[in-house]
Amino acid sequence: MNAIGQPIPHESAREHVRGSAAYIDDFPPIRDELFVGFVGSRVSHGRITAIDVAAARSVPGVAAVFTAADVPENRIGPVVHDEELLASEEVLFAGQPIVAIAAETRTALAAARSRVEVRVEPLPAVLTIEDAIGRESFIGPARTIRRGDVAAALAAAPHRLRGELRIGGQEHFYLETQAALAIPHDGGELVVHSSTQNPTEIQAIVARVLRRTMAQVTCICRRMGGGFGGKETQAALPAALAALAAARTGRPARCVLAHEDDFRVTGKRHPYLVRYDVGFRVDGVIDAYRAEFFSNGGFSADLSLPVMERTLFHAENAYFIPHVEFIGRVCRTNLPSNTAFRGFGGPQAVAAIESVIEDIAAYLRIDGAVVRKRNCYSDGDRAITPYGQVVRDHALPEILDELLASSDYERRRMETSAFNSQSRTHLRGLAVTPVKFGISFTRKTMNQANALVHVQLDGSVQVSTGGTEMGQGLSTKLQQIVADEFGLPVEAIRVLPASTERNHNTSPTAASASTDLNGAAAVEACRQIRKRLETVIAARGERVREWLSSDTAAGPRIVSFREAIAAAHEARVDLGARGFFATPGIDFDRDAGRGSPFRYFTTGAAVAEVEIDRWLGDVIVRRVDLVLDLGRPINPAIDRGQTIGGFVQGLGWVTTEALVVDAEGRLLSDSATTYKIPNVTDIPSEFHVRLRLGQGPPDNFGGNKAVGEPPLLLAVSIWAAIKQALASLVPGTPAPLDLPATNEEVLRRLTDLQREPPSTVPEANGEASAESIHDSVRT
Ligand code: MTE
Ligand code: LUZ
Ligand code: MOS
Repeated sequence: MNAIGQPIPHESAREHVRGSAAYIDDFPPIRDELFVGFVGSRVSHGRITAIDVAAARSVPGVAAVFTAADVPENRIGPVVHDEELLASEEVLFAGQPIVAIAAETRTALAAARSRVEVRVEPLPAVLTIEDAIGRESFIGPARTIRRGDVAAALAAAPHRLRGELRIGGQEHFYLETQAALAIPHDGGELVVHSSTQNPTEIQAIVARVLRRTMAQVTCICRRMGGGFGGKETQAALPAALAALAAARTGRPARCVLAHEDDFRVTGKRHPYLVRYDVGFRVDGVIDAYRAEFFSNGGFSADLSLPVMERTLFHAENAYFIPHVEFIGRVCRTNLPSNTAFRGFGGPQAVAAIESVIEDIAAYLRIDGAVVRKRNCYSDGDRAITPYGQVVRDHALPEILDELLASSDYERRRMETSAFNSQSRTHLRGLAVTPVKFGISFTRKTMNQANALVHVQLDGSVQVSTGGTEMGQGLSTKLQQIVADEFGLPVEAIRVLPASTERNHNTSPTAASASTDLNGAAAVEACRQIRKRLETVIAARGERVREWLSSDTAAGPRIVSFREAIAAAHEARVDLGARGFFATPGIDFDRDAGRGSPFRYFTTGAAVAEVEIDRWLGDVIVRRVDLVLDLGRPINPAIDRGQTIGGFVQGLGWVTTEALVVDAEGRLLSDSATTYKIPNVTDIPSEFHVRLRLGQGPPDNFGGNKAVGEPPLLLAVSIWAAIKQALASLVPGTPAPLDLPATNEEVLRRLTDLQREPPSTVPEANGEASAESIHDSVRT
């Protein structure tokens, strides 16, 4: 009865499909409940000169109106307290909440919102990365990871390319917006239901804002309608506002952001500007790579520094490069504070190096796959990252070879070239990109988890952890893990909603590691209970049926799990346990920039083929072949869903999802009609997804590898294929392309390519001989 490894459906699949899975806004109204909303700044930077809430207060049905002065502790922020819950004197981004309103109905709330008068004297705003660099407006210090002598190696390299790449942000577009329901109890206690990836942080922030103790606040999360990183820190706003209203009025209070408010006020994936300099040989082997990453952090720190840290850890992607220097700077701007988003800085790093590789391939007239294979991590000295971690069991060369063969890459490369030389209306491109994603929070402390396991007298089992369910399947995998420990069917296991009352001081459900962390803590708890049961049962000369492998014939009497439970209870043996887990073997010295921050790496690769309409700039993804090495998955069906979902989310990021901000810093693309996420017809019509079974870490449920974020980074293959198609227009010359490659961007580049040489001018230290180019083409 092995539950681990079974492709069972998601624990809530039925409820999801029927629409009966409850999210915060679906909870039935509680008696006397208030609805909470806010009024935000219209300008992106300014000094507040007057706030008049008298008219709003007099709207019938309005219970309370709050400004900064009403908040016991107004200074909040997840990592550093550099934000205000309600702006007091200065507004720092368009949409920033200034006034909060609690009303009996949503209608009364809407009426009151329109009656609030706020006067703001505008100040100059910093909106772009370039602006911020010019004014030296940064958050935190510059961070660096380096190895070797990059300046010398660049100077000595036979060929060199320098350039810039602009990478766009991404809206999380979770279907359930940020939401919370706060219920006051006596003794100053407060229960907050929150759509959060991070119940402990919501508990901490609510306690801080109300100047109560964490012991007085409980945060519960049954599930989220998607998080994608957007609820790692930013579930705080509605939770704090609802808690404030609940504490001030003594009534339950609910705050559910409208989609357009959520769009405007919450942070997104960080836009990046990357300046690079790469030195390489005629065969495409890279000697040196220097990249300076600037991210647009928005108005506050939030997670921008850890996001940038993960960028630096992924800047070389799947390649061994002897001499590197990666520098990261977070820009402070007058925009919402950008935050975690699936990949957490990794996708931008991978887009940058893959862009560089496409340019090298175009310049040398070598196929991109050849350049990638020649630089790929292998073993020995060539499996050491710039920060000194040895990459084990990555299987990257094999993955690339298998994928190139199974996708028929070579033949399709020739077909693509033939097509391009003959078609006057369309252009095709083909590219392969690998991924190597580090698993663990880069901050060591965060790699811990606890779990509570309760065996009930009827033999059913409850398990709870701090891990939250956002659709990714953690609850289902926990069910399988606990079922396996006790030898029970998964139906016997119930995963309880995450609650700070059961599991305290927990990390966010993030970094793709929540099954590894929470599952291991649950196993630890299960083993304690098992050991106790075994002692009781062995003392009676019996064995438990569920724990026997095959031979049940000889030996002592066999009892069922349920009988064993009854015996243990009778003997007054505890049937509950709390387990704890801390990831072993990880360490990183931030000052030295060296260490092994990751427990292991999830690796994979994808081949994408695109077709561009030369007159419209329209891009169609013709075919994708994708391989992800997941070791020994706990649930291959869920992991397949995660792989496809993550890839398609990445497809949106690299092609159509463009965030447009006007000159005043207001988001123009703030709805589904102006911000284009993929729909079913955008999924590649030919899409081959293979989960490769490999050598996972054996002490991780027999070799499980994290799946949540890595597939998103494989969508860079689509963008690389578009870039390859463009570059094929002027052989020997790289084609600059920003990300996302929207129709407009592609059309602009097509026009530029046909008019003048591209702005990324290759700077050859020496010329490649015609012969060596020929050799390369044939390899
Ligand atoms: N899948 C769904 N359906 N919804 C989500 O919000 N978030 C992703 C990923 N998959 C997400 C998802 C992100 S950003 C992360 S970090 C992981 O799930 C977190 O869960 P895990 O650690 O259990 O993989
Ligand atoms: N969150 C975080 C993350 O705080 N640290 C991380 O390293 C991380 N990685 C991926 C996603 N979220
Ligand atoms: Mo995911 S960005 O780690 O929530």
